Amino acid sequence: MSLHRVSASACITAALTSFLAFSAQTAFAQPRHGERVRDDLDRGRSHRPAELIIQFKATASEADIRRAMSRVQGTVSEEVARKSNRRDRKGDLLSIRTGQGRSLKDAMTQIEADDAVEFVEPNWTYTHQQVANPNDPAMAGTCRAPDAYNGNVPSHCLWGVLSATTSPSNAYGSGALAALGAGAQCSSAVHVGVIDEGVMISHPDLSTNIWVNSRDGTVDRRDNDGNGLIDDINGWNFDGRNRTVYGGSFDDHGSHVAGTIAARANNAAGGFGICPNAKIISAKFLGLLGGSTTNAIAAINYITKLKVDNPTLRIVATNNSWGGGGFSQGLADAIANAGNAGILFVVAAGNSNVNLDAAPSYPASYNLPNMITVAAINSAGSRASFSNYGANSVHIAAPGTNIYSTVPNSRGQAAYSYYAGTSMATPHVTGAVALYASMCPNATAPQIKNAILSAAKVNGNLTGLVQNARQLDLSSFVPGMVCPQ
Ligand SMILES: [Ca+2]
Ligand SMILES: [Ca+2]
Ligand SMILES: [Ca+2]
Repeated sequence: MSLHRVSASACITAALTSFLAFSAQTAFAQPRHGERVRDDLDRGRSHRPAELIIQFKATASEADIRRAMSRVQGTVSEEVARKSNRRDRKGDLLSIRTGQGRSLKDAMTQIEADDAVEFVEPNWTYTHQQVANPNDPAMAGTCRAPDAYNGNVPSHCLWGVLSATTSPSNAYGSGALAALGAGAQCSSAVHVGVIDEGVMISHPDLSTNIWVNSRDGTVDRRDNDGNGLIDDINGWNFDGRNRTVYGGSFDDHGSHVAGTIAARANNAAGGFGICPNAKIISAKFLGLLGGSTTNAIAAINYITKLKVDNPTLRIVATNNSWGGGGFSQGLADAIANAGNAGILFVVAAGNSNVNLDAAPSYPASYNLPNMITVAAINSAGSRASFSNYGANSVHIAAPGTNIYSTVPNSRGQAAYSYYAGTSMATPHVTGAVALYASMCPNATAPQIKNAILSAAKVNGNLTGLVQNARQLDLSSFVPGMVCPQ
């Protein structure tokens, strides 16, 4: 119990620090909000047609809200976050459908002019950050039982867990095999949110590592834990608005990501994740048409609330292998609130082969203290040809081509496949966060982020592309390592 108390007070201190840092940033950024979102509209960032997200001031009354919406004949499409449920003292965040016959920019201008409104923005849409896997003959074939830490990991499988000292070796892998082989223990008490498509919770390499929400009891059509969602036993589907986190073969991307974080080890099946006992909480918001900002905010807020309502639930990070949106203050606020609850937001840099320092893309480009933005490298240690980069805005690179992990196949059966993308690099880092949190259970979110970045090694190929030319290296996460006090 005392461990929990120490950890909770440390979290509060860290939360205050990051909250203050974030407040300073918003105070600086706020006046440019309207300009930023208009620029992103001009750049053609995709968004839901005739929909706007409005952040009302905390002082706005119901009458004020109705008046502001009437300026554009707007109707509420979703209550994204109600003032009464918010801990950040902000007002209602609503999405609305605007009346016909006016441009989105014109509607924004009309609403911005209302005294009750803090900001208004489009409902941007996002896609997962997977690309077609480059055809690499060296990676052909099936991995046969590569999931024990005995050095028998075939080099064509799971190169992302290797390092210079493993056999076989790959100096550009994450070092996970070296750490796990040396006795690093991933704790089943550590939880991560997978904000993505759904996750194949029945996959034999994942099923034991799927979170079960005991506080919502059984599927009894009751919201036993009072979080507003009925029977969110393994997570929630914000795209379909139901409790089904796995729908079928189209939930392959989320399943692949989950396996890189936490597929089982030593079960003589498939590969293994970076933290092979961590628990996965599925917050599905990507559907067949991608995902919206409103659903992304709802998914993030769900994970945050789970932890805030139950501080002994050790949620250390969310994995966010999606992007491509315009600037949203509403989404940035949700990420910052997760940070205030001690949750890191690990996010894909994106696959457009652009410099994010010059051409920001969201959520990768929010400059928030609880974010780790991840580029992809290939097995030869070069930036993957598709990966976004940025010496200022990308924190770290990780393996992102020919990544072998858990999927449903086209018939919906449990299988494995090689995928590529910054989508695949990101869960290597999320898994590293979970493993470090396992080894150092009292580490705060800022301490975990600092540890991941400090332990990274320099890869000269990444000079000018990634902060400090960093490449993920968790080979030093071994028993006896020094944890922050
Ligand atoms: Ca519930
Ligand atoms: Ca229930
Ligand atoms: Ca396995």
